[in-house]
Amino acid sequence: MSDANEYTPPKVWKWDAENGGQFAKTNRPIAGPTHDKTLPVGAHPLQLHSLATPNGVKVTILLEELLALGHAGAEYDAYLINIGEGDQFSSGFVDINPNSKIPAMVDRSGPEPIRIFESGAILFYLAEKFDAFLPTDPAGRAECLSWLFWQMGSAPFLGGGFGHFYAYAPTKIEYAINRYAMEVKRQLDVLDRNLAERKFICGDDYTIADMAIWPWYGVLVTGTIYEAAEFLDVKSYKHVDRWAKQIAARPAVKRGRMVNRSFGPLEEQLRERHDSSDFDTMTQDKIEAAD
Ligand SMILES: N[C@@H](CCC(=O)N[C@@H](CS)C(=O)NCC(=O)O)C(=O)O
Repeated sequence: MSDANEYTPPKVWKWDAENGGQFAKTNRPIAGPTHDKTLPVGAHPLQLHSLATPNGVKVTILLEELLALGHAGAEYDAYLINIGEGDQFSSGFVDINPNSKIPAMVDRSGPEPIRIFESGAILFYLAEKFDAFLPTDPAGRAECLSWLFWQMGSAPFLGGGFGHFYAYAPTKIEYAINRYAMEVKRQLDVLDRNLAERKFICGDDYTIADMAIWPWYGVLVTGTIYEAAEFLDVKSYKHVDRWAKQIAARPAVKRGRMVNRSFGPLEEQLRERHDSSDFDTMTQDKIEAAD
């Protein structure tokens, strides 16, 4: 294997804002806000600022599952953060997530607002708050948190590693694609072996671990991210495939996937969500038809 564009790193790395990558417009080597803008505040206790990427969808699935269970306190306003336009660098967003990445949430149900960032932390916070989708016995809880943290540590190899080099990088680099394809296939095998023996990730019950893992690995095996289903031979992970289809069929999952979505079919885009009736009346096809 050889790389025709072999690169010799300079002594000190310098920021080349025009590096040609898909996200060059917004990627920066520095943190902090780029502009002043306060975030809107809606009527509900929970305020979500997000986008329907896999990390964003984890949270909207949990919120819709909680509402489906009858937890009225999980009512939420969801505002769109357009990461392609740099909304994640507004002063208001940086106040609730100094890491400038979606999803971020504010819980205004108590005397003082509480900010929560990192999708795994938001799932854990909400599961504890509503005492749902997280086992309470020590062994079950340990298993669930282990898989939740497995997802948080593993998905960057899938998204930032495999997805980036297979789908987004300006050139196809064999070394990088091989390295990350190998790791993603190993991760899929980890899941497949687990799901060969269990209905859901942690056992008989559907938990926040399923909600964290499905938007990445469940969606990957259905072939809808990175168009890599054939390349990774995803159909060979048959237990993951069975589990992924089972979760995709849940009504709350279907709703959760639509929230803060600004791409794909217009009827599946609910860019902002303020009420459960919005799924019937405020999808983008209806908004554009009314204009
Ligand atoms: N570990 C974080 C990752 C969040 C993340 O990477 N979000 C991406 C979208 S999926 C983002 O906001 N990217 C914008 C940017 O990098 O500027 C989490 O799970 O919440």
